[in-house]
Formats: sequence, C-alpha cells, structure tokens
Amino acid sequence: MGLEIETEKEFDLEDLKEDIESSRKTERWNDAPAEVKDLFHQIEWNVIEGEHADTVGLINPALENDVSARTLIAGPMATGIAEVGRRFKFDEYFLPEVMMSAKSMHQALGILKPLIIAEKTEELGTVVVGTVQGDLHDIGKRIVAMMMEAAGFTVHDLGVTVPPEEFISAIKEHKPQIVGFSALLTTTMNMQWETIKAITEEGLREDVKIFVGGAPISQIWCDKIGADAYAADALVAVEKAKACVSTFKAMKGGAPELHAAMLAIDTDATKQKAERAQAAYA
Ligand code: B12
Repeated sequence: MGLEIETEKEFDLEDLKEDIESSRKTERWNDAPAEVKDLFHQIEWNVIEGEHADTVGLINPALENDVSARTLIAGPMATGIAEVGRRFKFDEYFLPEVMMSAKSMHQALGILKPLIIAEKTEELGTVVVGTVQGDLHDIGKRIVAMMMEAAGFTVHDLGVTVPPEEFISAIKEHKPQIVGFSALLTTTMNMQWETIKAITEEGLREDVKIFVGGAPISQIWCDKIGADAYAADALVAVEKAKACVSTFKAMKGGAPELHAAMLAIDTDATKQKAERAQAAYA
C-alpha cells in the first residue's frame, strides 16, 4: 500500500515537471520582450495552478512593463483558464482545482477592473447582463461587463443563475438598449431561449437588443433562438453593442435586419481578432 502511494507520488511529480517544461517551451508570446514573455508564462502557470496570491503578485510587474490590462486578460489569463478547461475535460482536474483557478481569475480581474473602467470616456447607453438560471459561471460574463463599461456603457450585472423574471424586472427598471445572457453549460443554454420567450411574452422584445454568449453558444444557436447577436468574445460583443446604439439604433430588437447587420460585423471581427491575438503576443 505504502509503496503504491510512493509510486503514484513520483509519477505525479514527473508529470508536473513535464507540464512546467512544456509550458515554458511554448511558442506563445515569442514576439514579446523576454521579461514580458516570462511574466506571461508565470501568470498563465499560476492561473492554471490556482495560485491566487502569486497570480495577483504578477499583475503589477506586468503593468509596469507596459502591458495593458486588456492584454493580460486576453493573453495569459485567457490561455491559463482555457488550459484549466482542457484539464477538467480530460479528468486531469476536478472541481476543487477549477475553483482555485477561477479564484485566481477573479482576484486578478478585481485588480484590473478599475484600470479598464477608467478608459470610459463617453456614455453610450445601458446594458443589462447576467448568467442564465441554473448556471454559476461568471468569469466570461464579468469580462464582457467590464469591456462594455470601458467602452462607454452603463452596465447592470445581475450576477449568476438569473431567472427570466429578474431579467424582465431589470429591463423595466433600467430600460437598457442591450440585454446579454451568458451560459456556459449545455444544460443551461436553453434558458437563454426560455428568457427570450419570457421577454417576448411580456411585450418587451422590440425594446431590447438581445446578445448571447458563452462557451457552448454559437451563431447557429443565436439564429435558432431568435437572439439579435452572438459574440465569441468580449471585444466582439463591444463592437456589436456600439453598432447597436449608433448605426443600427433605429432597428428594433428581434428585427431580421438587425440580425443580418450584426452577422455582417463578424466578417470584419474575425479579421480583427487575428490582429488582436497578435497584439496580445498570442
Ligand atoms: C471556471 C469553470 C468553472 C467554475 C466557475 C467559476 C466562476 N465563478 O465562473 C466552477 C468550478 C464553479 C465550475 C462549475 C461547474 N462546471 Co465549469 N467550467 C469552468 C471552465 C474551466 C472555465 C470557464 C471560464 O471561466 N472560461 C473563461 C472565460 C473568459 O471564457 P467564457 O466564459 O467562454 O467567456 C467568453 C466568451 O464565451 C464570451 N461570453 C461569455 N459570456 C457572454 C455573454 C454575452 C452576452 C456575450 C455577448 C459573450 C459572452 O465572452 C467571454 C470573454 O471573452 C469551463 C471550461 C470551458 N472550456 O469553458 C468549465 C465548464 C464550462 N464547466 C463545466 C461543468 C460540467 C461544470 C459543472 C457542472 C461541474 C460539476 N460537476 O459540478 C459545474 C456547474 C455549476 C453550475 N451550476 O453552473 C463544463 C460544461 C460542459 C457542458 N457540456 O456543459 C465545462 C465546459 C468544462 C468541461 N470541459 O467539461 N466551472
């Protein structure tokens, strides 16, 4: 018995060393200055390992090296949490590890939030966002909310596991131009549809432009449930939101022309995403 435990320990340690080595050898961020590349690897690694104090401790040194908050979020923090997702999927990680990594992300976002929000220079409109009922994931939704706010929107974040009635109350209270639903589970994505149905039954559908997002969400799903726009990431969401309150302001929520206009933005956005990845030293 004792021997088995010893063997397993040795095996795990070897695995860990290999992981560290492959993480260090990665081709990512090769265009970044050496010290920035090293900081990025350390941030990514600490997100993966769920070392909150170390993740947080690396944020200021990165900012002092002229790395922007956006680059940190879109770069090492994003690749770190993506690797956590991969490990979870392949049973290399279990919930406790994922929760530790999520905490690292939240604490780092807490530091970066004021820097992002400080970018706000104009008032573009109001956005209500929330993670749909039954779903507790909120890192991505939080990033969307932060980026929307930085772009000039007043954002009301309703939090997680938000029932349709709460979205309806928030629409009545805040009169947003845009409402965003986040869903990270295949079992909760249907709540996006249910929420749209509830908003429609309440007679509010034309008043709001509905955005959907989250890992299992796609343009096909957006089309199917009658949402106005899908965004694969926060920056695409911001771009579409800005278009909604400017060029397409007069279009009503649920209008086929609005849906088509939002889709057209993706063609350009895909190109820009490649450029951003470059800027984030991807
Ligand atoms: C972190 C995490 C958790 C954390 C969440 C902590 C938190 N406070 O958010 C914890 C540990 C709590 C958790 C729990 C669970 N999780 Co989880 N989790 C993840 C993980 C690893 C990362 C998610 C994340 O934060 N990604 C990083 C962010 C930045 O990306 P994002 O959310 O996709 O957001 C971006 C875009 O999608 C978009 N976006 C997001 N929202 C919105 C909204 C709008 C309006 C727009 C326009 C755009 C947009 O912009 C964002 C920024 O660019 C994913 C893996 C994955 N591949 O997603 C699994 C994952 C989502 N979880 C999964 C599962 C199964 C669970 C549990 C059911 C596990 C369990 N057995 O209990 C529970 C569910 C609990 C519940 N009821 O919700 C599965 C889902 C599989 C499926 N088929 O549905 C995944 C995919 C892991 C996997 N590969 O198996 N999880």
